[in-house]
Amino acid sequence: MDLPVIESPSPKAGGCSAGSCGSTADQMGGMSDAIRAKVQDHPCYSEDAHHYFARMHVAVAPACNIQCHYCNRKYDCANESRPGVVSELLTPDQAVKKTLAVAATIPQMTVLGIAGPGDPLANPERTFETFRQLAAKAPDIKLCVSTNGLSLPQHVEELSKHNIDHVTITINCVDPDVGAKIYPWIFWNNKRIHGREAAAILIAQQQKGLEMLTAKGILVKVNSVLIPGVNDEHLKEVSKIVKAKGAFLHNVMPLIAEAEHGTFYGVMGQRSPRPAELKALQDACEGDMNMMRHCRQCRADAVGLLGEDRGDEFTLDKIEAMEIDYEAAMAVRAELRAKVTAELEAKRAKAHAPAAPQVVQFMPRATKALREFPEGRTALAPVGRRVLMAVAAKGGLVAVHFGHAKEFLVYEASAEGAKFVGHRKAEQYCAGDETCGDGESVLDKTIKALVDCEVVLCSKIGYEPWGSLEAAGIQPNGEHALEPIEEAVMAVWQEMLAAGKLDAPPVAAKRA
Ligand code: CLF
Ligand code: SF4
Repeated sequence: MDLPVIESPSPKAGGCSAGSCGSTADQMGGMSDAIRAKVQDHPCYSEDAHHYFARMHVAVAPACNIQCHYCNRKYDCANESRPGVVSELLTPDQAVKKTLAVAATIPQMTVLGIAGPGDPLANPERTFETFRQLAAKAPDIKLCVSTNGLSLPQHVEELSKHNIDHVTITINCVDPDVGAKIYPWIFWNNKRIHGREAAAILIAQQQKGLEMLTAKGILVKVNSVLIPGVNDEHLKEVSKIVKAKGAFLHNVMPLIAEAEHGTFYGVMGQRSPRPAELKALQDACEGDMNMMRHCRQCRADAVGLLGEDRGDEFTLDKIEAMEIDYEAAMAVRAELRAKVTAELEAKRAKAHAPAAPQVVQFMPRATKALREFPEGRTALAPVGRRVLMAVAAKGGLVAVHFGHAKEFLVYEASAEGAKFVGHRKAEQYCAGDETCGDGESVLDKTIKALVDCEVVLCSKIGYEPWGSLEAAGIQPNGEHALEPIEEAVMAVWQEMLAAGKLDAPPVAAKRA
């Protein structure tokens, strides 16, 4: 049967085309050149950039000056990394050597961050010595730091001297009564202070530090740990306040609380948020500021692209054996950066090109609505519902076999385009679909993690997982292998629209 054809504005190209997560193509268009230069190759500050550019952390900061209920000091600072992994502690000299070794080996590594294992600014000598040396020896690497904020105001001047353009402050609350449920104590003026009073001091220092940094033109990202029942509703207020004070980006991260980590919350059975709760809060906050949705809660010695870890290639003994010619490496790095930046610029320019009318096909029974076109014409356009799709991706393409995926990127497809909304961790199904101690198989767990998704796109998938996904109401799709993610997601959405599948509620919703 021939389908009726109408004209509709084309969905915007580019990642996060609805313009909400991190700094997307849309937001990059509205930025000053100075800010664009700061974020365009920073994998955390630009959602686009994280597919191409890598970061690394050096674990030089062992001590901390506060206690968070989601932290166990045996592990990394959970404000910027996931608990449960212990970093190899480095001296500043070792950290510098490791950074040069990584930068020479992985030319797309553009950012060096210090994020633990304790608080970098509770270890100012070690942190600033590392930054000092790197600013001199590797001026092509951006320097980045993440802090709980307690000692921030006294270090803002020093931070600005070392060409540090990016600072993350973890702000979980702006109300001391909420803070008292998150922080049992702080160490302040040589004394341990507890409860509400401690939280009030911490909050005041964080806010003051934020104001001082933005006054100096340093980009600030605010991390917040979403703790259900403790600060979930309150984080909307946090988002408004930090935006008003000039924060560039808000990264709401899910609490990780496992009893085996030995944290207070883990032992007390405080639950973590479900993916849908995290997304709902991020959606609620995004009216007020740019939300980061691609954070991988990486470890304090992470190396590589977000979502992959190449730390094992750069242990101290391996670095010792490396000969590094950093002058030569800088030339290679500059060439690669220019090439990738040009690609990203082209992608952004495409996203900002005037929308060419696009032919959209749809079934007569598909929902229709009157839509005003920019030039004042009115036409009938299809309005299909929003659909969540999980993608096994690499380098911005649908490029991973379902069984090899360690994570899935989740996109929300609608008439407005494909919008990145988060990621879901997975175990590799191909490593064996064994039943875990909790009675669930690897495949069961993946299906549970993707329960709100209607489609999973991957480069290939086996017969058995295909059947299980379909039975769970998640349609596997291997027809868009090696296509750019957003184009593949929108192609599938258009197919669903044309087939009338967007009239009815999703199978997953019915099941729930
Ligand atoms: Fe590291 Fe943090 Fe700098 Fe990035 S991480 S210090 S801003 S260079 Fe990035 Fe990792 Fe999320 Fe951090 S994905 S945990 S937000
Ligand atoms: Fe742990 Fe980081 Fe909190 Fe310190 S600031 S207690 S290291 S999570």
